[in-house]
Amino acid sequence: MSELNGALIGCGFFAINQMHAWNDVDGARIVAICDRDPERLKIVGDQFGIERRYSDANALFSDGGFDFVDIATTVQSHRILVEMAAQHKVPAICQKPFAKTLADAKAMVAACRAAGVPLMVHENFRWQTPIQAVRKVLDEGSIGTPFWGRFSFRSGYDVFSGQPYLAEGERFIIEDLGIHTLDIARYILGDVGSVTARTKRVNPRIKGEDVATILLDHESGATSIVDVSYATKLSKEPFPETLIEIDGSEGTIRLTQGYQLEVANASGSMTADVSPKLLSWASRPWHNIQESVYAIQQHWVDKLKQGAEHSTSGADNLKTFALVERAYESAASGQTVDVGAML
Ligand code: NAD
Ligand code: 89V
Repeated sequence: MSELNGALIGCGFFAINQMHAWNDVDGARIVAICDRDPERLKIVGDQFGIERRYSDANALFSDGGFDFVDIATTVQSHRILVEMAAQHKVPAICQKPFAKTLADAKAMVAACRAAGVPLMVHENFRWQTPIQAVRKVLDEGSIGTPFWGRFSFRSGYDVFSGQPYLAEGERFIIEDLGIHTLDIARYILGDVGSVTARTKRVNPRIKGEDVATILLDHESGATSIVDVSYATKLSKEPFPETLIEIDGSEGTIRLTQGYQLEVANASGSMTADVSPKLLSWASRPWHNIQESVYAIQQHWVDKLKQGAEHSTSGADNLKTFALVERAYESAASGQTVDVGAML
């Protein structure tokens, strides 16, 4: 199949990474962009040499001329834009968080299914090189059957300077960052039956919670802890690394700071450097995330051409989104909550 043409809606902070990644992706290019903010439209249009520019998504879809849309706006507009894509029968990628509520997310999946168009959530963290390396060790059976895990993201990095809206919402760390960590836990240890969570706000200058500790009961029988914090001041800042510990029947996996992967089993132990590549347009410490943006966008193109399901399809992401909703419910009630009933 020839090169796919894409349109990108939302030319903000993170879309710059997506535009760079589209330049590197094999088999697709961006031919039109849209942002309701004229300044952002000009900055991104000029930087990436895109002539077709729109301030209104309705006008973009009416003109058409593209094979997919990449929605990189913040959550408030996700449902309306995904439904617009479905209405115009255009396959869509939607940034995380997928929607404001699980009911909205379900409606978006249903709209795309009814229209017969693929829908993928840009849930890129599972595409990070170190996370893929952990998954590979498990798939090879090197530590037997996993029975316990910890997925940890603890940082004091100032995310608010690049993304000021993160300080303003009633919800913060589970909805914005924990959503990635919960998705990694599902990707590594499988779907989850119940959730118990505790949250805290340490930074007085933000509205939402910046610390969360979440206990997951996986359907496989494994137990895991997802712990996330933006209030943790360490001597060596780990942002944006997710650290992982997995114990299995035959051995252990440790993904430690500095992208070091340690595997121990009856044959001995090994350590490998699983650092992400520093792509030509990337910069530290974001290069881990930036490489995963390239990887998920290449996956989108490859699966779209094959007509196959995407790893983080809208339907798959409902299960991650349900964990976010259930974690907030559990933190509010102090109770363990069941996940299955939501789906
Ligand atoms: P941003 O506010 O910097 O950019 C959003 C842009 O979308 C703005 O320029 C805004 O004018 C535009 N926009 C909003 N609604 C629109 C509409 N209806 N039509 C046209 N344009 C519209 O936000 P950001 O920091 O770039 O975040 C965007 C999304 O990316 C968020 O959902 C965020 O959670 C997500 N994000 C993901 C990652 C990741 O690793 N996956 C990292 C950072 C941010
Ligand atoms: O991935 C994200 O959504 C970002 C960050 C890594 C900074 O939390 O908001």
